[in-house]
Amino acid sequence: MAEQATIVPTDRDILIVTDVQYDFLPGGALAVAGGDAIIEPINRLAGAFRHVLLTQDWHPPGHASFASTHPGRKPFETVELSYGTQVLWPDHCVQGTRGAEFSADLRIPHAQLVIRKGYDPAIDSYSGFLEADRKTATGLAGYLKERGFERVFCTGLATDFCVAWTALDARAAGFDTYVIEDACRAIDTHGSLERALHDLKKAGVHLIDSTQIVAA
Ligand code: VGL
Ligand code: ZN
Repeated sequence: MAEQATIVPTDRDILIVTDVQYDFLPGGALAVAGGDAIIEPINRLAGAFRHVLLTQDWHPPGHASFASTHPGRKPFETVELSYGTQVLWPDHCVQGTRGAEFSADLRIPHAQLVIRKGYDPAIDSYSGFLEADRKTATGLAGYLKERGFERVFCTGLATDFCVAWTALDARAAGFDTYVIEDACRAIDTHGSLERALHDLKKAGVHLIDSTQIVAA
């Protein structure tokens, strides 16, 4: 059950829009079912937040997370990499390609920062904060702290990977963290959505609905 109270964003709040890129939208290389349905809620939310940042999945060709990089392996299988188990994906969000571009339907001209992630050929990064080795920082926690943000509101694709990992790391970095569920869609492979929702609740991340966010 989503928590019900109304939230009016202030200067201490920032909206994170995760990976709303063509490869994760219908017709894309790693299309998330219903991914296009979140664009209007995100546009409405963005209008209620003075501060917004975007993350952008941004892989070099031959990235370690691509099944095509591992002979004989297929997308959605897993492999063991130096930092642990990695789900293998179709080639997606290759740097400089159309699939890596943000949807042109997003209306967020006031977005203040774009965090690119997954650019190390050997390390994936679902989270906007920490790469999959769980050691290499993107700098986002420092940025948010230096600017005095206290609450982080997470939206985008996909709920069970990049949104969940970003929200969990935001919480671990000390931010009061919200996932706006109807402004996200999941990939849901091998029980990943159920696991992600469990982990988010356990970590104290608030799960809310976009209608709870009201412009000042
Ligand atoms: C994502 C799988 C691989 C995501 C990115 O944005 O959730 N998922 N790369
Ligand atoms: Zn990726």
